[in-house]
Amino acid sequence: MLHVAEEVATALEEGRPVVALESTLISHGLPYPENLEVAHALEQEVRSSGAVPATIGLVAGRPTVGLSAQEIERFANGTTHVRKLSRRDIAVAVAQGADGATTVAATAALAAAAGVSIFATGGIGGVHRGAERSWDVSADLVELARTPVLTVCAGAKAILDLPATLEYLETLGVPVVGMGCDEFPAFYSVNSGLRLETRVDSPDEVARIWAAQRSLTALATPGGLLLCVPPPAEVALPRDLVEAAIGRALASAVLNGVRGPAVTPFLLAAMASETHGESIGTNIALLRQNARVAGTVAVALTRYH
Ligand code: PSU
Ligand code: MN
Repeated sequence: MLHVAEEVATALEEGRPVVALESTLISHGLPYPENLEVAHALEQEVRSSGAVPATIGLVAGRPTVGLSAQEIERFANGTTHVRKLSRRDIAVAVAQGADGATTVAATAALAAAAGVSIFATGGIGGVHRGAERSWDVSADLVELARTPVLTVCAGAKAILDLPATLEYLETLGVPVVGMGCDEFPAFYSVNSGLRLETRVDSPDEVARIWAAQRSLTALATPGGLLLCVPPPAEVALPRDLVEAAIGRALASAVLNGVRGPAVTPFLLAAMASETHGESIGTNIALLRQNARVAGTVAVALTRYH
């Protein structure tokens, strides 16, 4: 049922570090051809940190851990329809033999199934602004709570309600750790004004926390951990600029009646046009940094097996 690419399977067998990468950001998060370049760049970042990348998605209904270069091209170029798959959509796509890009939730679930315990993305999904009426809370949060995967991100996407997202992570029992930062990053911006209780400054410190969490087998399921890395300062956007753009992007989403899984891709595209493409540069830079950090943490984790 699960296809694991040979290079990934061999690395796992030999206890070498592997980092999972998601595919929704390729098919639904960034425009072509930047998305294709980024998909390859992320794999390269993981490799240069000393780990093996495994980009995850469904190819003709088959959950695949380690997409080939041709499959990544197909996911990026928009010539065929590639669904956006959250956890609940996996079974339907398998049954229907569909191509599907996996979100954080679906990627984490498939990574864990393959024995990959660390994963890099841009910003996780979370509690949407206005969720008290729409009930739009990303399945990413629930998945982080139940799946033993360490996720490296630049916080939750800034289009979300960040204080509510942090509260919800606490409710779900997910540890949130800052790497070299004291605040929950705001995806496009370094600071959110929301303090984190735990800060680490090296991959080894994270590895130690993760090893401790995994050893707590008395807790029925140890769940995941969120490692937050702020975007590189040179490309981070000022918060007031981002907030103004989000306001306009959200208004446009309401005006266009955008709902459900379409909301996040719509808002990311609207942010790109509102910032004249600047948000895309920031998004790419933070993705690359997260892939690099995940690689170094994966290497550090091999010392705790
Ligand atoms: N991070 C990015 N770009 C993206 C996403 C994350 O830099 O496109 C995707 C992730 O796959 C995440 C999804 O899981 O957006 C959240 O979608 P939703 O809000 O519908 O759960
Ligand atoms: Mn949603």
